Amino acid sequence: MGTIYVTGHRNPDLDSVCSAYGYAQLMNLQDPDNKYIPVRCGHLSDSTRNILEQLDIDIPEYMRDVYPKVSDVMLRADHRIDADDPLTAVAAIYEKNTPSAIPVYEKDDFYGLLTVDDITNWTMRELSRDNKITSIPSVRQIMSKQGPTLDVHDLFDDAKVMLQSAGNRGLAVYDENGYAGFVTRRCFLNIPRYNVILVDHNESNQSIRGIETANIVGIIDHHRLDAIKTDQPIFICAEPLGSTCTLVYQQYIRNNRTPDPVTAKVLLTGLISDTLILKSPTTTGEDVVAAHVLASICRIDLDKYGLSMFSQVEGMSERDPKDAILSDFKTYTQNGVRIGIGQCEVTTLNDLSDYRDTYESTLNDVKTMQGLDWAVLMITDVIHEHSALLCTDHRGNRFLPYKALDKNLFDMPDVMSRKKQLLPEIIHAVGE
Ligand SMILES: [Mn+2]
Repeated sequence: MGTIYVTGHRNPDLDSVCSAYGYAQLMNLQDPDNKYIPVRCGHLSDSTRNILEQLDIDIPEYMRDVYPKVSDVMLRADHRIDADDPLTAVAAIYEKNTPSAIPVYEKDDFYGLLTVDDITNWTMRELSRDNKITSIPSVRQIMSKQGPTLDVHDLFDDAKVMLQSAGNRGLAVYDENGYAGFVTRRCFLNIPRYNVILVDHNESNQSIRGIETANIVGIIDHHRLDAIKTDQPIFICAEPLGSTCTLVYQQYIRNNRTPDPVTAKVLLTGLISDTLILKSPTTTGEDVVAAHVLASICRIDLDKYGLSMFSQVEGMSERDPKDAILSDFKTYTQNGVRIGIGQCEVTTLNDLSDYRDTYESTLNDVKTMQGLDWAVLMITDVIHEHSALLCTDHRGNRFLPYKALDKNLFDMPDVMSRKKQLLPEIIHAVGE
């Protein structure tokens, strides 16, 4: 039985977390021989966490990276040798297999590793002395100096180098509770690889750290394709729909299954969030159909649920400006101009003047910090389908087709989508 992790992108949003959850659920039904675990590779914003907490599910756990670690190759002995046992006690173990290291205990505590080198060295020493072995020593008596110890979380590559340079046959491994196991050179012959399914992204720089060392076994996504090369043929489902959760829903249908009411609500949550209650121009007919079916499965009123979801999103004045700007911030390079575009969702633009100055100065800090030429923040009122655009000083501001409300602030009625509506205008402006 294998483990397959299903992860969305960094800075996880609701579509990422909900599609990972829904797809792992489906795959656990489809392929019970393997275990599919939804994870997230970044921390949740407060509002994303709040909404997930109301869904009655175990929120996918944070997974830092998929680099292979010592814990993935570590051995645990199925026998127990005490430091005061005679060396002959070891013979019984060698009858069954020939380990190059054996953990040794002193009563209940781990004492050290007895290696095959210790046994050989002692035997050779005895034989060279008078050509026959007269007394049997205890295990403790022949154990040589111990090498450095490893931690279960140490990276495979680092541990391999450490074992090689230590010149020992094996090294002991510890975790937070003490001795956990040991590794020998044989553990490092093959590098273990994590199995990962990517949802809501396919680019390695947006994925979980260490993805380049992993085995990608599937991709479900609705973004542009800039995927990683794979060794094996894999399942890819990529369509320009409004939400990855719609694609996951369609996989249920394709496999003749219906999501249970809890999963339906999870998928609906990601779908409503990514399509801004089906109002974003990225929304397709398939998103609309999926949303209505999912809403009927979990028996909730789609619009009411959408509004209640977005009303839980904190207002701009209550959020930390830097966190708010960076929570959904994408960078692009066009004609040598480095541009950063953030987007925040709100339920009204009436309080814009309260926070505009603070956000403008923070936007300037972000621009400097990230080495950008031009940073803009799109503040989208999802209820009234209306955005405002806050910009840092840049010549491109003059070429934007929007009405200026003030210096560096523009009005964008009916604009909801960064990728479909704003980005083309920004690219045009830097080309002027
Ligand atoms: Mn998405």
